[in-house]
Amino acid sequence: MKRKKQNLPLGNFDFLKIDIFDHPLRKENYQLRYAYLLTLYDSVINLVDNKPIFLEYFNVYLLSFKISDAHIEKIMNESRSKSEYLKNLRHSTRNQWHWPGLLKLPRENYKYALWADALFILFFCKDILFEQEIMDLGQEIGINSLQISIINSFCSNLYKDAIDTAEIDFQNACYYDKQAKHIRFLLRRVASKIENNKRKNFKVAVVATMSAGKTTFINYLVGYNLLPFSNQACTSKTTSITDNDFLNHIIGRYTLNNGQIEYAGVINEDRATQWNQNQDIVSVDIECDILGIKNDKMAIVLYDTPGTNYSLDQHHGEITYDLLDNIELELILYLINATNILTDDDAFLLNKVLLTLHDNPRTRVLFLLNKVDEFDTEGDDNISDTITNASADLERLGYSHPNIIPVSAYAAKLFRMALKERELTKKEMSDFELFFKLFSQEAYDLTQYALMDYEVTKPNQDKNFNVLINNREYKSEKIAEVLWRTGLPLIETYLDYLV
Ligand SMILES: Nc1nc2c(ncn2[C@@H]2O[C@H](COP(=O)(O)OP(=O)(O)OP(=O)(O)O)[C@@H](O)[C@H]2O)c(=O)[nH]1
Ligand SMILES: [Mg+2]
Repeated sequence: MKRKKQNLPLGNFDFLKIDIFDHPLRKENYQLRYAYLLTLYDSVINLVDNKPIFLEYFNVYLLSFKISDAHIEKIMNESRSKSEYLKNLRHSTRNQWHWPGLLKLPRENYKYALWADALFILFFCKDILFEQEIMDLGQEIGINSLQISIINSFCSNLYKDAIDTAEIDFQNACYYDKQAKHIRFLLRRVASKIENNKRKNFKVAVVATMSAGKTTFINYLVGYNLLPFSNQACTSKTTSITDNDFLNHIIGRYTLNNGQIEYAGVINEDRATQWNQNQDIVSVDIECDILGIKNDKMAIVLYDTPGTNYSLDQHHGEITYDLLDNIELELILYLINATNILTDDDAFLLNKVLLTLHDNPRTRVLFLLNKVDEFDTEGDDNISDTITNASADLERLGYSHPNIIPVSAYAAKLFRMALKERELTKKEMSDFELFFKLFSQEAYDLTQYALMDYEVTKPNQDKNFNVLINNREYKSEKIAEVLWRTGLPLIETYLDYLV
């Protein structure tokens, strides 16, 4: 018997949104995790029709199970004999006894987890499901036909997002054998995904002329250098980043100029850079947990855009204007480069933004005067006067009572990376030291210069710990204090307030 599935979401982004980090095998020893994944891979690889999306999904398993590169290569490349497959299959589906001291804990058996894992993959990555394939796989693992039909129904309901019916299947499966408890992770994953997809999007575009620090600002929010940045024209396409509190990994997709969409299960800096450089890619969408944004009422979507005044490629500007014209934005964050304030190119872009605001009266705009760390306040530069003048200029251009916050996105990013104990390069470490000194001065508490119609409350400190940078220890509460002074956390509290 064969069943054709309805509305097959081949390559569906939702499939990759499903988190793996609460998988029951993650607490088991390395040998078992490795045997389990090897068996899972071998069990489905010849059955899946959409191999690319399966491999992307499987990448998330490899990452969350902390499988070594050598073993990943082994899983992916080596053609295995049937006997080796069976050896791993037996290892991953036999009873596991835990002996902590004299106390004997109950046994664990992951055959149901393995079976449900494989079946779930087939539901998403196969055009037509043959019952026989499912039966063979289940029987090989030693699952009886009653449980096979219950778990089949469980996965089918999860595939259709019928979470309540899947819950009943789950209870049933556990009634017949309590080891079926291990398939609960799939239920939780789909429930989280459904909950997250219910949230409405709150769309925020980050726009500016070239090199104003848009990408640096977004990387600050994400907590590390995910997107490529440079002091030359860098961002070449729109990249959206959607906050998803349920994800422990970063997923992405890109759209090619022929309309085709490709998906990725695990995104890192290298991949984001490759995508930005690939001229066949029109736009990129990323989804991850944006640590700086706690809000769970709506999902914040940030749009990184190309600088609008790149003389060698006019297209950069058009991409940004297109976004302003075609996406209903809740907020536009306009970065003004403090080292080159309100140029003609700014006037042009500000005019475009005004038209957008005119067409969408609900859209707000917030100005960030970035790179204020480069001011020579002992010389001619004065932060307070600069804000007053910028405000007057913006009023003249048609913005009444503009909200302006002076900030340093670069300093904030380094402080946040230090607090998250992310690795810094040598250059970043020495910049960190300079910025730490700079923002320790009261005069560099940029929050005092902010022009805002919103009352800001400083967030509470997290618990204190020491951070080592260039062989020097810094107290985390001190770093949090200088971070606050860069003005960037103000924007996070503002976003929290708006959402
Ligand atoms: N001093 C200082 N440098 C900054 C700051 N923010 C960004 N930069 C630097 O400015 C350069 C440009 O930053 P990006 O984040 O790539 O700027 P962008 O606006 O995304 O640039 P495009 O994508 O090319 O339009 C990089 O060298 C950053 O390190 C800041 O607050 N202070
Ligand atoms: Mg950029």
